[in-house]
Amino acid sequence: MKKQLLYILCLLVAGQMTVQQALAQGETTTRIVLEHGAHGGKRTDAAMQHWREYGLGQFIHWGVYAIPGGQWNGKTSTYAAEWFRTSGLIEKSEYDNLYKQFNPTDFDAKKWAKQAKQMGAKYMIFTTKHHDGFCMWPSKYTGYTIANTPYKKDIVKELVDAYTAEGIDIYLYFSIIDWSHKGYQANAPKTEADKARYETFKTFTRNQLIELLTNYPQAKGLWFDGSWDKAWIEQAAWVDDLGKELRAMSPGLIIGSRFRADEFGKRHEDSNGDLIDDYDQRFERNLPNSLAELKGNDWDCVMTIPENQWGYHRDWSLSYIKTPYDLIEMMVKANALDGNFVINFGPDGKGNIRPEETTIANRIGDWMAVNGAAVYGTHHSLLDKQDWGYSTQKDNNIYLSVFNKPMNNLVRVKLPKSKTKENVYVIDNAQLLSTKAPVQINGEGKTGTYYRDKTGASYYDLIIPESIRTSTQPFVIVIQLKEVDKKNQDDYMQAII
Ligand code: H79
Repeated sequence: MKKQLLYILCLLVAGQMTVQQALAQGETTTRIVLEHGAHGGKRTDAAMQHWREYGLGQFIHWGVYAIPGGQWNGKTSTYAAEWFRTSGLIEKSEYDNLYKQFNPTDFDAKKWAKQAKQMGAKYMIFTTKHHDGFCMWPSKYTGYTIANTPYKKDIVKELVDAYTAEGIDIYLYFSIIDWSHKGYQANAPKTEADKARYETFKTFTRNQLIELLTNYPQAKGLWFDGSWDKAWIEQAAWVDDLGKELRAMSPGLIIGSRFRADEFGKRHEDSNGDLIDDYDQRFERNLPNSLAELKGNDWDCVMTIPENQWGYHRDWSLSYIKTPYDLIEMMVKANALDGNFVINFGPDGKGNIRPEETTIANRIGDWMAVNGAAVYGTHHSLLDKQDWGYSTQKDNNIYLSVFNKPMNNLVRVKLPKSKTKENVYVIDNAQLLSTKAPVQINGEGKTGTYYRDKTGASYYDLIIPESIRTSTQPFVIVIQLKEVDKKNQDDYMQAII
């Protein structure tokens, strides 16, 4: 132990480690007293419970970057289109004047909201301000806003109203990075002059956030981005206070882990390993593979349809484009691991959602209209991921979403071992969710209908109904389980699978 302490001390003196790393190395269970770490543990209030039920959301990236759409003077950027200002294909001064042309005459907030509703989205996250600093609402703290474009009208308000009318909750995306503000800095300010400039940026940021929650009280939460700057991380105490102020303004407000760091600069998880704020925001264009990775935290996954394009890019031939069924599979995978899945759309400079995106949204919506019960309000089920797909559960219903259809038309379902040694799980009832038609168990009623392996798990083969064998769509079988006394089950075989 003494040796270990000496080692930790040396590393600290050598400046090679933070206190946290040193403590972790020492494998101590001591928790650090943090003033600006996680507060209050996992939320149990109604607003957060509601968030957990969404299942599917829509993200919209829209701003002046939609005008170039990844192309300028005949050159195409492979950069994410919303980062076009830094692509090197346009002068920054030229980009900063694009807003003078922003006039999305085709924009129809109600049409977007209807499409989102048809797709089955329960919430929508909208880019009020991306890294370029352009505000889609008429902020009174800068001239770089929608009010000073030919369009003039408040786009955030139009969307908040239209989506709220469709019963879709609104979340406001807000970038901490703001290339348009004179006080903005990515690196920690060192000189007094830079520090004073950063103070003006902090005041500006706080004003804008208060303005957003004041103007759009319907907003259920804030989705922060670009909070990884050293300058922002250094302001942990101030940002924490700001978060408290915003929460006090809007009871139930939901904020993810990408808003603030703790006083040691740790982001997402604080220095004790606890999640900062309400849900884990680290799943951007990636999904976890197991519940263990999630440590019991709430989380969302935000996903692009192309590889990495959020804003409108004219040329979608540059990347793999996910199909509706790719996205549905990702969504159900997320739901099966207790997360929300959010699909991004990047409308063009005129206010149109591109036809490819509309087709995808419609196909997802068609699937959701029939199979939404497998998504909304569901959570991790008793069943693990299996060869045919993912399963979710709500109350006693277990939804088996089949993405890989077996050649023999038998869906082999592995039921876990029962909690009590005396009992075993059996399938009580199975139906095709789309038609409610019963699904037969292979060999039902005969000896050997089902069998158990040495772990006590039971295996059933569900016969895929004739009616959907030629379908190319994923389908859902809903089952209920029953626990029965093992002794009464004389028709199972012991088998090693
Ligand atoms: O708003 C979307 C992205 O613009 C934003 N977050 C999502 C929701 C995001 N900002 N930064 N990042 C994601 C990660 C940084 C990526 C970068 Fe790059 C690598 C910036 C410059 C090089 C990606 C690739 C953007 C331009 C090229």
